[in-house]
Amino acid sequence: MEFKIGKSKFVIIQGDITKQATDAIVNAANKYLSPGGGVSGAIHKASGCGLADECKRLKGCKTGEAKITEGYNLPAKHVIHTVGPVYGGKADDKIDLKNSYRNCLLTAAENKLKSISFPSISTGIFGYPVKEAAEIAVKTIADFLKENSQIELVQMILFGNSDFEIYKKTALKYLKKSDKICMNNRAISSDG
Ligand code: AR6
Repeated sequence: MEFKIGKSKFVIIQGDITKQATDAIVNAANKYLSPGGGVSGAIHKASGCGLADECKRLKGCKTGEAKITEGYNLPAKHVIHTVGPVYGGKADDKIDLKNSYRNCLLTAAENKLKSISFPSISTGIFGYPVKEAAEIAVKTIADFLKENSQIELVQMILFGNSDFEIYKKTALKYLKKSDKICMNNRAISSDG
């Protein structure tokens, strides 16, 4: 599913983030930036050990922040590592998750990258409910693209089918009324 936000494209895809050839892919990392499991384990496995060596030199990452490395053997040129919140129902969880998405986008823009792929940050091992996380992801990405046209393509890569369906539904709910939106290259007007 494809949307146009400002001058940029926002795409929601079911797939494996390690296969994406965007300028950067985002890693849902831990605060030590050690390989771990989940999407992080998959990214480290596909990149080769150069990534773990570079991560060690970065001396960790705080929740909501982002740090960039090379992509090594990945099709993506760079990995942007962010640490999402461990879900605990706290008010700060929402702010931390929003900061993770926003700081990854800012890091990509600062490094003059044109395309970036995100996984569903915090919704695996860190336990963030997917519907709530999808709302934050979609709104934060859309707000960023409305004010910043440097990033031409943002992809949300969902591993499982149910997550994919939730993100699509969320995007349709929150993006439908924006000025310029396309779905499968077909314009959707604000009245549907
Ligand atoms: N491509 C796209 N998405 C994936 C892939 C993949 N190859 N593999 C898993 N996912 P998680 P978190 C999805 O647990 O909740 C690590 O150990 C997965 O289905 O990877 O932020 C770190 O070191 C889920 O929807 O990240 C941290 O300690 C989403 O990626 C901790 O887990 C995120 O799940 C971070 O937990």
